[in-house]
Amino acid sequence: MSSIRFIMLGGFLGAGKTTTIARLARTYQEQGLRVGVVTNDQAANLVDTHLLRSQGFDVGEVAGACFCCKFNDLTDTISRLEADQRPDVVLAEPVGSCTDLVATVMQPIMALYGEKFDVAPYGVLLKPSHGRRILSGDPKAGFSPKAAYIFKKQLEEADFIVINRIDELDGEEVDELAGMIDAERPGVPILRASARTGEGFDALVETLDQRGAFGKNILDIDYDIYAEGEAELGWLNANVRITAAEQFSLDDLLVDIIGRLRTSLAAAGAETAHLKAIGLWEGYHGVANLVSRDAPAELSLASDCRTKIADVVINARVATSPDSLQRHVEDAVAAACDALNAEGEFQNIQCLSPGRPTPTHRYSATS
Ligand SMILES: Nc1nc2c(ncn2[C@@H]2O[C@H](COP(=O)(O)OP(=O)(O)O)[C@@H](O)[C@H]2O)c(=O)[nH]1
Ligand SMILES: [Mg+2]
Repeated sequence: MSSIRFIMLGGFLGAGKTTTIARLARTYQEQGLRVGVVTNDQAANLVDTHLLRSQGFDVGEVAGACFCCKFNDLTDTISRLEADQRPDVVLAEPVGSCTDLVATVMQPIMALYGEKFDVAPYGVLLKPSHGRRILSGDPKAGFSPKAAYIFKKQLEEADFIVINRIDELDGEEVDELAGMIDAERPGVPILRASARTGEGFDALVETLDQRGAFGKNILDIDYDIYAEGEAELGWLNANVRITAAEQFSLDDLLVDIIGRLRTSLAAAGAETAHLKAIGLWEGYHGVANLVSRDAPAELSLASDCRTKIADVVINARVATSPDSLQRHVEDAVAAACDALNAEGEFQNIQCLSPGRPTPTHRYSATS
């Protein structure tokens, strides 16, 4: 039996991993390949899983901790995808605050499942606004020095780095960023792409197709700093049923909830890593996002749905305590519902700060 190409794409929260994976999945399907996707989160009810499934992809989810701490769940999830239809390619998206993935995922897969998987070079995506602030040493980079440490470790273990969102930058800005990355990781291949428009994706596909000595950048990493950096983030996944007497625009509601959260979190001085909401009703789905304090809430996928009832899944990763994050989310939903004369009933709300990562395996030397 031929091996399954295993492609993992890393990068900080909101870098564009899910958007890139969806575009790659479509590209591989157009080549006639069967594709499976594995998502990962600290808690269940992940917007990305709903989003990728609603686009028709075969998606398995590893929930409750990152791939490195749930290595067996990752391989079991791939086996479940196989039971349905054996994929030729598996695209895996790790948690955006996670690093040390070469030692804890890539190397164990190669060593323990070398027959089954053919592992692609490990790419890490970079969000320009966030990357520029951290790489230029801006003391107001928003997140703490420990979060900046995680970000830099993510770059350090990459086989190649992708500057995403080039649709928003001019050539000079992209060159400047590439210079900063090169200073941080001299000689590492740097790609320039837009997951939104598809620019640069031919080169990305070509890079991912390469065979060679990849997945070998094992980090020298301080797990105390890493754990403390992750624990500074409040993490919330919630599911709300919204019911109104009159029809409302699902897209406007999603943008309203994310916009209200943006305003209240900014007023409280809490830095947002990523806010995301998906609205689902009867086959319709729309998504609103916020990826940094500098940008407004945006509708990244329109549902064009008018309805009296909808399910909304909210994922928020913000540098504040879980309790305070929960209050912000409940208040934003209540205010958005009031504006529509609607009722919002929370069916599930999980709020946490990530625990210390304890990997299932950690390879300190390359196989
Ligand atoms: N303008 C632009 N937006 C993008 C691009 N890639 C992703 N986004 C948007 O950035 C937000 C975060 O993307 P997502 O794929 O969810 O990031 P993830 O957290 O790394 O999985 C979403 O609103 C996307 O629509 C891009 O290349 N250009
Ligand atoms: Mg994602």
